[in-house]
Amino acid sequence: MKTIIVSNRLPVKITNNNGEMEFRQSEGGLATGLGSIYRQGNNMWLGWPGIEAADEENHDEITARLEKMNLYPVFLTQEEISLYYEGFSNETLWPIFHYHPTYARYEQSYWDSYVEVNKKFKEAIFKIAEPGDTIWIHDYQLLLLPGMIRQEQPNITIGFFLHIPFPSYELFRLIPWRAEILDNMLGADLLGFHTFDDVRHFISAVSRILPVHTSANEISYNERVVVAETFPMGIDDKKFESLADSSEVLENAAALRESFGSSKMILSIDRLDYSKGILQRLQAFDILLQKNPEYIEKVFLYMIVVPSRDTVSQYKDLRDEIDKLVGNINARYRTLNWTPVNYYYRSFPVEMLSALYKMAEVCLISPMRDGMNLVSKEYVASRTNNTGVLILSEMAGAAKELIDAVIVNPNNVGEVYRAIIEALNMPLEEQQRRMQAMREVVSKFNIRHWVKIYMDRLQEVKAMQGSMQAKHVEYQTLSLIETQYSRATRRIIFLDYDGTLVGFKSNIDLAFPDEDLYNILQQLIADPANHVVIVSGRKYQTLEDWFGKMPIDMIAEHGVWQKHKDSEWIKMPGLYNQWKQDIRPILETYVDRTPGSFIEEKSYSLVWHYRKVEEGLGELRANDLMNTLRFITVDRGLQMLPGNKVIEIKNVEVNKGKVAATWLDNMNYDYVMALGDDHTDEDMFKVMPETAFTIKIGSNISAARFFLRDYKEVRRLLKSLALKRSVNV
Ligand code: GDG
Repeated sequence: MKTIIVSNRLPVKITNNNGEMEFRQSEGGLATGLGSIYRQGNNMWLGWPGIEAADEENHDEITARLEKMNLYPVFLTQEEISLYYEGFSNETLWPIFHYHPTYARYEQSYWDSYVEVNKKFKEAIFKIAEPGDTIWIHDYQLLLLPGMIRQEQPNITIGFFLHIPFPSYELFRLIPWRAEILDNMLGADLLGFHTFDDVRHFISAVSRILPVHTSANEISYNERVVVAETFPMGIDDKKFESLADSSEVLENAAALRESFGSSKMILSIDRLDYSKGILQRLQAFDILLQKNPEYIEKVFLYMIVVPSRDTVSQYKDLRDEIDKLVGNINARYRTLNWTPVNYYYRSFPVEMLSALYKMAEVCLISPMRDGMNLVSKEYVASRTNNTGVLILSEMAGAAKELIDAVIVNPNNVGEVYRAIIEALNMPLEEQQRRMQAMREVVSKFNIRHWVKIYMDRLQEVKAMQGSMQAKHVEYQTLSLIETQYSRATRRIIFLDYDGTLVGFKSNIDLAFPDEDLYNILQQLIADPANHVVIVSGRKYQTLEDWFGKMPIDMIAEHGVWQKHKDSEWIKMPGLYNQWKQDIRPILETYVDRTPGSFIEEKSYSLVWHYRKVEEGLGELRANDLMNTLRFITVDRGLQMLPGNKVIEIKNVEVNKGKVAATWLDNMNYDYVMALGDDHTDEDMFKVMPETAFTIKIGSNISAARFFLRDYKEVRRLLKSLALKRSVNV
């Protein structure tokens, strides 16, 4: 059993040095963190090595050399790089996920290539993966991969981590291929995101776009439970701490200090990207010099922009704008000995970054959107003497953890400008208090911790899936259910009604029994060995209207009323319903505020239905209603039952399980079966003997042993059982 890490890009840089290929391991945080995994045993990291597939003659050599580093290449053609990577990944997903919908392009050719390249990755994985392996996929270039792998290896363990934000549903829904994307993401077992907001947005998008059931952060889809959770990524804090005090960095820092004298450095480091808020940052600095000329020659902005995607027109335009604005500021404020903005459009060795982190009095990070932002954490880890001020945009994932930074809204240029003044004048003690708190966070939640808690959780999720899951009734189970049925001489069959024997209708009065259902029930009760009991939450009058003429047992209103065949309805003793006058007015206020919702009154319960309410609003109001009623219900000995688009309030004593159990007393049945689709049916499953065939409808997360997908499958099963009897009699 091995672990395979998968990302678009391998953590390696291959350069051509006078005809000789040179392989350098990249030093990024992800590579360091995952080093503990992929370098072990026969584990691997699979991805694009960064060179085009055109160099065919080199492939074997590259593959062999990478193999020694536990890396496995997926070669991409120039066309794939431009359609899948620059196209769909960076011109469709990136702008949408970073809240820039106007920049997004929806090209069929981009999507087609994205699908093809994800398939190419899948095929490469299957060359090395075996059942039992764990696969951890990274980032937005490979959103389809979990589903593609799952289709061929249903039991393999798959983790997925998204490094960029997951946008609100309102943005995500714009993507023409949104359902395919989510469907495939849900092929993973554990989906990791940097922040809780990303998780929230993801769950909201899947609930609206796909037929899923969600409960907190668990999503049931295609008979599997998938977990979505927050794992804020950290950095290699120790590396930045020790770099900060290394001799090379100290030399660099001393050289910088000499050239900038005593003026204070405001540091800014980003990749060239419209999501990073570079122009707004320059504007804030411009205002500072304009409104507070006393800072002239006293502070300077050291701005590194790392080249990225500048073949794409929006990036080229952004670069031109930055050039213009920097030129403009420098032209207006420069003095003989001082340049306000020291701007570099290139990357630097990490020893230089570290020297800058060490030297900068202020680090100004103001992205419009950022999944996490590791530069902010690297600055904090490098401040070994606990001084310095971090100004951080509230739109960066890191702002959720680094709450002691000076947090700003990057769109509010005035606020950013005031934050710079605050930072430049912050008393030493306050700097230390804030920086120390942030260093503790960065040190505790470091990259190794991130890898460990993610991997532990992935194993837990896998174990949880196994223990919670009912088995689908297929060939083998079916034959067991049938054989035991044929052999049995005293059978009892408990049948829930709505969602089990008939489909779910938005108008409850339309869910009446049809001819087919009557026939099935007739056939079942015609067998003298069968005892059939309908166990429903419906009013007893309704059940009486529908089934009163049949020799069948019935439990209505979850147990308030019961009827043995050929006798009268009897009511559970000792119930009271005066409480309704207190609860009903509360429910009525929710009906007034929630179009589509209504109250159903039963003799000993009140039900608030929201199946016709706008998706999302119903759930919101239901939560709110439950919070409102929580204490009142406990006080009055009532129970609140959240069901399928309903909340039912009833006496605590009333419970399908308790009542069904009385049917089992002293009856010596040799075949017990119970079918139901709802929360309330779980009570029934729990009281059944261990050998009973308990079957949940519509979900595989249940106390029941088995599950069926819908009422049609239930009817098919009951029909086949009824036929068994005719064979035997
Ligand atoms: C994505 C998400 C999320 C930068 N300049 C140089 C250089 N760097 C290094 C930094 C840092 C890394 O690059 C940048 O990481 P960020 O997190 O800031 O940003 P993205 O590249 O956009 O990353 C982001 C991240 O994934 C992880 O999940 O945080 O939100 O967008 O480590 O130090 N390194 C060197 N020279 C440079 O000039 N050597």
